[in-house]
Order: sequence, then C-alpha cells, then structure tokens
Amino acid sequence: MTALSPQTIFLKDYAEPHHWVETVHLTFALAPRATRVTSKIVFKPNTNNLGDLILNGEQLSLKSVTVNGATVSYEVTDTHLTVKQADLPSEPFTFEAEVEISPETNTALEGLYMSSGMYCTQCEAEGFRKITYYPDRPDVMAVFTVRVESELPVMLSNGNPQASGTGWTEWHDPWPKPAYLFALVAGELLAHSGTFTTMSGKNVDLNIYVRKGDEDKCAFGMQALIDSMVWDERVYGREYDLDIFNIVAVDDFNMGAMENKGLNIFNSSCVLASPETSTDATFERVEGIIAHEYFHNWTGNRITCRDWFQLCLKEGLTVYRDQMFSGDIRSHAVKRIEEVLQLRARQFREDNGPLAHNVRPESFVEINNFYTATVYEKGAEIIGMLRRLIGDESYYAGCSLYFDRHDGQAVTIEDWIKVFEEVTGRDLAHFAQWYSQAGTPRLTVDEAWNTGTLTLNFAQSTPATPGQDVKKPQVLPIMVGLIAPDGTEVVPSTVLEMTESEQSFSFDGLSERPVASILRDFSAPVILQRDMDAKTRAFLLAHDTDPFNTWEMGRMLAKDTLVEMIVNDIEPARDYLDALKSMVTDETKDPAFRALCLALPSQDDMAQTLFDAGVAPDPMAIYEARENLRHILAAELKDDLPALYAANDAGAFKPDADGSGKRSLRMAVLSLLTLNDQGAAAQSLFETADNMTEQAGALTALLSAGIGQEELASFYAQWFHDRLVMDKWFMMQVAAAAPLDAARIAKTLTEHADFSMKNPNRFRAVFGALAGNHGGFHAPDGAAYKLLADWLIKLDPLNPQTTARMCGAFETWKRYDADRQDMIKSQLKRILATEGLSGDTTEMVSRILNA
Ligand code: B3K
Ligand code: ZN
Repeated sequence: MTALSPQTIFLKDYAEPHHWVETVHLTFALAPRATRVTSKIVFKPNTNNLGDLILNGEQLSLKSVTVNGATVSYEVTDTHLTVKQADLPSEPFTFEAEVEISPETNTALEGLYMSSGMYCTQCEAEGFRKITYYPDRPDVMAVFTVRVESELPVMLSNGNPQASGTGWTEWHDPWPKPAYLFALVAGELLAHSGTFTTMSGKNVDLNIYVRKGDEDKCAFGMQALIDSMVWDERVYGREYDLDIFNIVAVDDFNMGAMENKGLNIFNSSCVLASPETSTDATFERVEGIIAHEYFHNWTGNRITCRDWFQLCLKEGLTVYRDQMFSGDIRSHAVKRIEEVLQLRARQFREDNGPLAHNVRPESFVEINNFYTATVYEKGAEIIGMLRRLIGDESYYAGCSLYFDRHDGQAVTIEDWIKVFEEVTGRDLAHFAQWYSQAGTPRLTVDEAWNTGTLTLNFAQSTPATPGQDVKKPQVLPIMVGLIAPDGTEVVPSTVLEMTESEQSFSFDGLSERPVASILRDFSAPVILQRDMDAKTRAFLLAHDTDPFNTWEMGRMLAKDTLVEMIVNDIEPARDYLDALKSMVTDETKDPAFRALCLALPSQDDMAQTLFDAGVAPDPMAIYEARENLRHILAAELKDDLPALYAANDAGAFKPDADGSGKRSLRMAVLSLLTLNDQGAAAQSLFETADNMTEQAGALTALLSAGIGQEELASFYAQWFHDRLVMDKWFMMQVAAAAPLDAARIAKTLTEHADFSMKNPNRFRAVFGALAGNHGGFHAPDGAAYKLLADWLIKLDPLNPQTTARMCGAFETWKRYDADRQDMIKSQLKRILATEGLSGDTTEMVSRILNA
C-alpha cells in the first residue's frame, strides 16, 4: 500500500484512458456499515492509447476481482487498482469486483453515505471511486444498470425503473454517462408526484421524494420543474429523454444540489418551500436551482466535459441558462442587478485576491476546490458576452449545432467555441482568451466633445494575478447609449467591441453634448472607473433608459457618499439624498427595483472599493459609517417610511415577482423605520406575519437595531422543530450582530444543543454568517479569526470539502492593516500545521497564504 499524497494535475497532460467502458452492472446490498457493491464492467481497450487497466478506488475494502470470470493478478494502492496490459485480453473483456463500504461512517458526504436514516450519494467530481473500482473520469461514458437490495420502501437510481420484487429494484439508464452522474437513494420516503408531456408527446412521471413531514413543501418545486421543462423546450428546443424524473431532498449535503441523470439530489434547503417557513429569497433560490439542475440534463449530462478543467463548459453555460430562465419568469432588470451584486461580491472578490484563477484552470490538486464563483458566474458572463457580440440568431444557431454535433460526447471549450466560429464565420480566438486569463479588467473612459461629435476614449488593463504577471487586452462588448440634456435618449443601446488596450469610438451628428450611459446591462464583467460628478450621476439616475445603469448610478452615489464619510468624515451630499428619495418614492417604478436602490453597498464591497482606491480599509470605520448613513436615511425619509410601509403590504402571500418585490421594499423600509419607532412596527409585524419573509424580516430589522431578544426567543419556541427555519435562527443572530459581539454570539451558538458540525447547513449558518459579518469577522481582537480557525480544524477530518470551501473567508487578508494581516496569517499557519490536514484544505490555505 502506498500513501495518499496530493498531486497536481495539469490540463496539458490530458490523455485518453487506456480503456473505454461499454456497460456497467452494479448490485448494492445495502447495510449501514457493510454495504456490498458488486460490479460487472465491460471494458474495451482504447486502440488510440493502449496500456494497463487503471481503476480509481479509495476507502474500499476489496473482496474479489476477476477478468472474464477467472482470477487475475492486480496491484492495489490507497487510490488505484491496476491490472497489467500483459495480463488482459486484447478484445473487450468483463471485469468483476466485489467491495465493501461503510455509508454510515462516511461524514465527508462524498460517495455513498447516510443522512437521517436514508442512503444517498454524491459523486461529482470524484466520489464514485469511493463506491467501487472504476475509471472515475468524465470522458469515460457508459450505460449503467443498477440493482438495489434493501428492506427500505423506496430504492432509486438513474434512468428508468426496469424491474422490482420484494427487497430489490432494478434501474436502467440508456444514456451513456460518466460515473460522476451516478446516483442511488434508498429510504423511507414519500413522493410528491406530477406529470409532464414533452413537446413530442411523451409522458414523464415527476417525483419529489422527501422525508415524512415535508410533503407539504414540494408543490412550489414541482411547478418550478415543470416551468423549466417547458422553458427549455421553448427557448433551446431541448426535450427530456427518460420516462421518469426524480428529485430527492437530503438534509446533509455539501452544496446546493446535484444533476445526476434522472435522479437529482438536492440539499433540502434548496427544494423545500412553504410560505410559513421559507422567505421569498428561498423561493427564488429553489426555483433557480431546480431549473439549473434540470438544464444540466443537456448541458452537462447529454454533453459532458472531457476532463475537469472543462468544468465551466457545463457550469458557466448552465448558470447562464438558469439566469435567462429566471429573468424570463421574473424581471430581467431586477435579476440582472442581483446577478451583478452576486458577481461583484463573490467573483470579483475572488478575482482580486490570492485565489484568482482562470475560468478554465490549468492545474489543480483537488478539483472540488474549483467549483468557484469564477468557474460558475464568470463562466456565465462569458456566454452572455458571446451572445451580445454575435447576436441572438447566431447564438441559438451555435447552440443547436453544439447539441447536434456533440450529443453523447465528452467535450472541451474548444468544441464549444468552434460551433460559434462556424455559424458566424468569425475568428473567436481572441474572445476565447476569457477562459485562459484570470483577473478583472479595469476599464477607464474619458469623453471629448467637438462640434456635434462625442468621442469615448476607452483604456483597459488587468492587474496581475497569481502565476499570471502579464495581461493582454480582452475582447469587451461595451453597451452604450446617449442621453440628451433634456433627458431624451438620442442614441439607443449600441454594442461597441473593444479589442485593444486603448480604443476610441465616436458618435456624430449630435446637436448638443449628451451624457453617455456606459456599460449598460453590465455588458462585460469589468470594473468601470469613470470620473463623474454627483450631478451627472443623478441626471442618469433620473433619465437613463437602461434599468441596470439607473440602479448603478444610485449605487455609485451611495459608494461615493460612504467613501467620503469613512475617509474624510464628510456628511452625505444633498444630490445623493434627494436622488435616493425620489427613486424610492417613485410609484411608477417596480418595488423590487426600489428596494435594490434603497439597499446600501455591503461592508465587504466598501472594503474592496477602498482598497482599490489605495486606502487600507478599517472595518470598524466602515461599519460605523454605514450605520450612520442608515440613521441619516431613516431621518431623511422619516415622513415617507410609514406610508411606503403601508402601501407595500402585498396581502395574501404568493411567491411571485410582484408579491416578493413589494415585500422586499417593505422589509427594506421596515429596517429604516425600526430606527425611528424603537421597533414598534417590526414588533407588531413579527407577531402577526403569516409568512416567513415578513416574520424573519421583522426579526432581522429588530436585531440589526440592537433589539429583538424577546422575539428571538419566541421564534425559537415557535420553530425549534423545523431544521431549515432553525438554520435561519442561527444565521440571523450572527449576521445581525454588532462587530464586537459577533464572535461571542457565534461561539455561544456552537454550544447550543441544536448545533451540529456534521450538518453543513448548520455549520454554514453560524460560520458563513460570521465570515459574512464584515465588521464582526474583522473585529480588532481577532476573536472571529481564531474561532473560525478552531472550527475548521475540528471539521476538516470529518468533512474536508466543506472545510476547504469555508477557508475562502480569509481570502481578502491582503486588504487589511498589518495587525489584521498578522492575526489572519497566524491562524492560517496554525490550520496548515494541523497533523493529517486534508489535501482539500491544504491546497486552499496554501494558495491563500502564498498571495
Ligand atoms: N454539479 C454540481 C456541483 C458539484 C460540486 C462537487 N463538489 C451542482 C451544480 O453545479 O449543478
Ligand atoms: Zn451546475
């Protein structure tokens, strides 16, 4: 046996496997600590690359191996089983093995494990190797037949049910797939069922399987699934391809959900929803994630990735598709603003720190560490830019060609780009650099006016990122419109294509000097640095026809205001206060949009903004300025808040865009109102609310104002039996804590009887909230740094994947003063020095430290 030593894998080293797989038969005799997995795999030597049979396998207790029914000599290490080429037939052969595994003790939640008495699996990216010996790589696609044996009433796997009897069920998946899409579930589950008729008239049975007690939280998810199926047929012409589509809700899950063929497995927090227990944000997330996993059926499953470096091929595209879907069924303007908020908060943060990497990375140690905002969200932005550059018609023609040409294949980014080159006749080599150059471009612009002609002089540059010192100019689609001084739009949205470091674009025939609205709809993922006075921003805020830029002007005014307050102790400018007031009280505007305008930039956003401007951010000063501004806004809007609060009562709860928009404005208003009325309105709403959005909104408003302890206790008494609502209870207290209280509150919560680090949702509720409470995480005593490090060290042996992911809390350490940097570094070094630290966490901490 050799030891398991983490190895760096490189994109450039890709080679086809020595063997392809034709069919797989698996039998699972389920038992909590001794599940027997019997495999029968037909291998075919790959004549392009002949060699030994190399199978992955980890934490397996091997019982037997045969080839064509006879014993064979083989070698086993902690990670592989190898049979020498000389000992194998040169024709296709049948490999059989029997292994034993222990799902009950599998706390890493990867492979086959148990959650609240049910068996379930998570194989992406490399979990199948913890189930049996197999070439666990996405380019090996095969047809699977699976037999499950147990006493449990529900036994599921991929594909269609084929046969069943007492104590067993057989499933057959006719579509070749890589092992990462394998899934198995068994348990005492109830189904919420539905049906769907596809565009060619095929009936599909739909089920959401849940534990008893959750049956009444499935209706919304079922409707979202049906909406997604309709949308993918209508917009992309993609039809579902099995007789059945199953979703299962699981409590212990490392991420949101997983797109296993015909058997999606969901974190219960991302599929269950009811008005009393779920907020509007949860409803929206459930809808988006159900759509995302369903859309993977074509972008990911029917067409998959050749290797894990191509992850963005399926993830970026599928995020883009789910964003389009959500925009279509909700509001494009609101969704786009939310997407950009998310992109800036997570992806720009990543791109501007030690973890910056290409959308298609060139090396990794642990692929699970690359399921990042860059791969997902920047990956989606690339698709959006491509569509802007080539237009809708070419975009859909390229997608159709991609689906036709590569169905059933494991492909690369080059294959994806090539279809668009073919349909447009364009060379997209420069554009494709978005996949291989990390970092967020800075775009500057200055304007020149000369009798009737406005010239925009753009310059772009991208700061160095780890391992990439020299950056080249990117292809940037810059959407621009021009507004005349009287507020009319004289040039509608036009896409300028910038390809050089410096480039100018002119608009002539103008009678008066217009104001340019630049980067409409956030047409490229860049940081636009544009000198603009408050008056011009306020002008665009009032007159721009592009909703994204309208919001963006308000946001820039808010940021400028906060910067002045933090750095120079200057009171907010009148232009900002007046503009905000007129936007928030403008009843012709969508309430959801007004709520977004009222929301202040986050503390983390302000820290990055200051750092970009060359100022080391002081987290306490940021917190105080932001609180101060909240009080100033509450006073400015004193007369408007009660009326706005009353006018935006959405009435009976419906989780649609209209209702949720009104509630989001109402809750944003309540948060300020609470600063004026000592919590009277929030307390009364807390008592009477019939939905979680308002109940939790009221509680958050109280906690953020430093009150609400009684309500917090009564919330617990009302909901202690509901694990998903309890996650909110844990999260809210830490998220709303004042800086000097946050670590203490988080620590007390870890001592609560309902805290468990084995459940990723609960762990994230406390520590995700702590890391997200900027002032609290960066409190001067370093208590939060230490507390998080203590718990990461405790969690790592149980669940390396979640531990590694949470290390990202420290990724911004370079922004802060020397004291904070030293404190963070010493915690990171302490984590790194932990005996037996997982490869996942070692890779993350080392990357963060080597900044
Ligand atoms: N493909 C999965 C993510 C798997 C993460 C593995 N660490 C969910 C998704 O993106 O749809
Ligand atoms: Zn995905």
